[in-house]
Amino acid sequence: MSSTEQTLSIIKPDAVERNLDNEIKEMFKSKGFKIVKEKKIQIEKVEAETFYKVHETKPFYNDLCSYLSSGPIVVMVLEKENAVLANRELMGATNPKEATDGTIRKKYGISIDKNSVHGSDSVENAKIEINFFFKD
Ligand code: IDP
Ligand code: MG
Repeated sequence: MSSTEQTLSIIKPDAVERNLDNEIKEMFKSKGFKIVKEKKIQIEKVEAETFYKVHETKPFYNDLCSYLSSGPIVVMVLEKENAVLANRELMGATNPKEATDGTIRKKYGISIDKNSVHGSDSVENAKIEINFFFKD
């Protein structure tokens, strides 16, 4: 079963800082994703804490939230058939060292924390995350 879905993608500070946002957007487009909403913003640490609430018990939570709020990010709503899974596949493994060829994290990721992109991990979380950044 396939159906058109939306997912939330974030180009993280390490990638925006290296001016990789256009190259990464081209990777999404070349895989058939439509970028239906997009904005470049910088968030406050408290907003990152809310966004990453699911990780609040993890040892890396504080660093993760500091990092996501440390510089500009590009937040996008991507649309495609089975977009959530397709985006996870295109992103690659959380740790760029484990990511396979052709994935964004393999190509651009620096380390497990500076791994260049975020992507929703389920249709349900995609809705929550899209609403978090694009309330209208
Ligand atoms: P994901 O981004 O592939 O969905 P999650 O497990 O949801 O990975 O973790 C969220 C983010 O937290 C990761 O993208 C990464 O930046 C960071 N992270 C995950 N695991 C670690 C870790 O073991 N050390 C440091 N940072 C981590
Ligand atoms: Mg995740």
